[in-house]
Order: sequence, then structure tokens, then C-alpha cells
Amino acid sequence: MRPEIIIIGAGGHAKVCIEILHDSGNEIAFCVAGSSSPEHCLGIPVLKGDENLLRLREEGYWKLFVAIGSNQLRDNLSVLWVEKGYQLVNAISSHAIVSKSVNLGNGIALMAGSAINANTTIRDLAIINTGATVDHDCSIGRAVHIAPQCALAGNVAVGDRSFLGIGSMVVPGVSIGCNSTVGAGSVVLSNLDNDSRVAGVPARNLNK
Ligand code: JB2
Repeated sequence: MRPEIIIIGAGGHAKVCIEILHDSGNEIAFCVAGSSSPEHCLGIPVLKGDENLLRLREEGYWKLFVAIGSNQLRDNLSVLWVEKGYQLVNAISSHAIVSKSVNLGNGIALMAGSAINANTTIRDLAIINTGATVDHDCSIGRAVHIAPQCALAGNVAVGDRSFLGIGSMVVPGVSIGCNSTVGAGSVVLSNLDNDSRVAGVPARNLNK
């Protein structure tokens, strides 16, 4: 079995995650990305086409990190390749502050300057991006992306695959449904249904 990590993606998100994984002592063998990708991503060779993931699995690689910002794509590709025998690893910056009572899934990215407080749950494939803060007793769903500098107060729940844009804020106790989008800089004061699209201060529904 090969201990080096395979990365899916070779774009901006991959660069950040590669540095975090390297800095925490991991070796990375290859990125696997689309046909228009560069030959290397931060010095890591890029293989083009997902058929390479099958071959690498047969060669004994089993550790996978899906470094793709799109929540839906990150979720879909993870399901597919975990079924083929890969296991998802976490990319947790040594500059993230994570309470010891936090419950973490797999395939998660916690960027530099993020802070996760007591008794919060972060489910598989979530991204807590640079400088974002998630206070106590929060629930962050599968394949959620909390963008840089967001601030979530205590007891906030964010449903699977939702995206909170850069610098948005959520007041205590609010629940955000699945597959929702909160625009950059918004302030969310009340619960949001699944598939919501909101923006502004206070955040207002854009679906209507
Ligand atoms: O089906 C796929 C596939 N689709 C796209 N299979 C594989 N193996 N790779 C795929 N990709 C790859 O994802 C593309 O070839 C490309 O290498 C990468 C997407 O790169 P991009 O730079 O467009 O986006 P990103 O996901 O790395 O970053 C976005 O999300 C981050 C969280 C950007 O919005 C960043 O600014 C943001 N920080």
C-alpha cells in the first residue's frame, strides 16, 4: 500500500490544500485533474483524466483528498472514488484553532486562521476557509463551504452542500438548509429553507 496522497483537482483550492498537507508532513504523489490543467501544481505532477484514479488505486494508492471548490462536484467525486476503495484524508492547517471537543469527519479542509469552538461538528468534505470562525455547538454539513472571514455564532446549523460567501455572518441559533447560497458579506438573521439564495444586510431571499 502506498502512503502518498492523491489529490483530485489542480486549481486554486488544490494549491492551498497541497501546502497544508505538505506542512503537516504528508507526501503527495499526483494531482488528477481535467485535460486543460497545467503539467504541475505547486510542483506536484498532474495526471489528466479520471481513468488515472483507477490505475493509481490498482497500484496501491488509497489516500485521497478531493481539492475542488464546487460543493456538488466535490461530493460526487468523493462518493465515486470512495466506492472504488480510496479513503479521504483531512487537510488541517497547523494555524487552524480546533477545540478538542470538535467532532470532525473525513476529507475536510481547515485553512489557516480558522477557529472552530467547543462541541461543533464538521461533516465530511467541508471547507472552513481562511480566517473563518465557527463558534460552539454548530453543525456544519457534508460538502459545505464556509468562505474566508465568515463568522458563525453558536448553535448555527448549515445543511449539506451549502455555500456561505466571503465575509458573511450568521447570528446564534440560525439553521441554513441544504444546497443554499449566502452572498458575500451577508448577515443571516433567520432560518433559511433548503435551496435558498440570499444576500444583503440583513440577508434577503433572491429566489423570488
Ligand atoms: O471531474 C473532474 C474535475 N472537474 C474539474 N475530475 C477531476 N479529476 N478534476 C476535475 N476538475 C479540476 O478541478 C479542474 O481540472 C481544475 O484542476 C480544478 C478546478 O480548479 P479551479 O481553479 O477552477 O477551482 P478550484 O476548485 O480549485 O477553486 C475554487 O474554489 C476554491 C475554494 C475557486 O473558486 C477558488 O478561488 C476557491 N478558493
